[in-house]
Amino acid sequence: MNKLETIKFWTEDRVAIIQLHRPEVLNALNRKMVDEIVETLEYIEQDEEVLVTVITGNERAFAAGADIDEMAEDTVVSMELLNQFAVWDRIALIKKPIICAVNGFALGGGFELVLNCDVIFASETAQFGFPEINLGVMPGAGGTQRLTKVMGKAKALEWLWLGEPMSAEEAYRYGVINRIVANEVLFEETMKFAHRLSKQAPLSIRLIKEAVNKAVDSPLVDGLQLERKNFYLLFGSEDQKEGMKAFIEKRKPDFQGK
Ligand code: CO8
Repeated sequence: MNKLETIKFWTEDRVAIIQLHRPEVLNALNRKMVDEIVETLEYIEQDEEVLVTVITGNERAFAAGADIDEMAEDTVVSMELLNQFAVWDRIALIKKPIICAVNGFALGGGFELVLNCDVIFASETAQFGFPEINLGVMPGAGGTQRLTKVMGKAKALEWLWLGEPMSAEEAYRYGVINRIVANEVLFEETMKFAHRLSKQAPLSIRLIKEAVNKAVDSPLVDGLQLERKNFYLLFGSEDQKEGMKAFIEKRKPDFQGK
């Protein structure tokens, strides 16, 4: 992998950690950073030793949005030619779980990155929001779609139109995030969950993610078909044989991801 300039990346057992690292601008997502995040997720996807990714920022910010300096002079034509959202679309193709640990600001593109994750842990002082309207623009990396699917039309419009910050408590109440954790133990608690997830049957984890995403994105009947196909598919795995045998033999299963 190329040398990383805007993020840090390391692994702990079967969990990979991506830390956004442009602290001087509250982790504003410039294009280089989005490229590095997506390329690292794709690298992790091919690493057989790693099963779960945690994305985090620092104490002040997860990410305070797209880098405004970088896009201030953009035009319709430069945006069209840049086609920057093609790289965002690749996040949806990642089959391994992505867990997010949010401290501080998660605004604009930063909130969109959060909404692309599968499980979201936030500290008590995390702050979410779409302030794009204050810049005369709107979310472009999926924010209007993903927020609406999570909280419904009326509530999403209110947040998107007013551009106000949403506290961790509010985000929890609307079902945007999974858990609120005390600031000082956010990373530790997120890692505990990630390690626990990394011990689950790997193939089941992937196929459950695919099926749940289908439920979000498609009519129920299509989702049910995909769920059924994935359920049958698991009966071709050694882990299904091992898992059920272990249950019958009253012992812990030893899953190999095969
Ligand atoms: N872009 C560039 N620089 C930023 C950004 C940003 N989004 N956010 C903060 N910074 C910089 C500041 O300019 C400042 O730099 P300097 O020290 O050189 O002046 C430094 O980070 C620290 O910020 P502040 O001094 O402003 O810190 P405060 O604690 O006073 O305020 C805020 C924190 C409230 C978060 C404030 O910085 C702020 O309002 N930031 C902008 C938030 C915003 O509008 N985000 C949305 C951006 S638009 C967007 O995300 C569109 C997404 C669609 C495409 C996604 C593609 C990636």
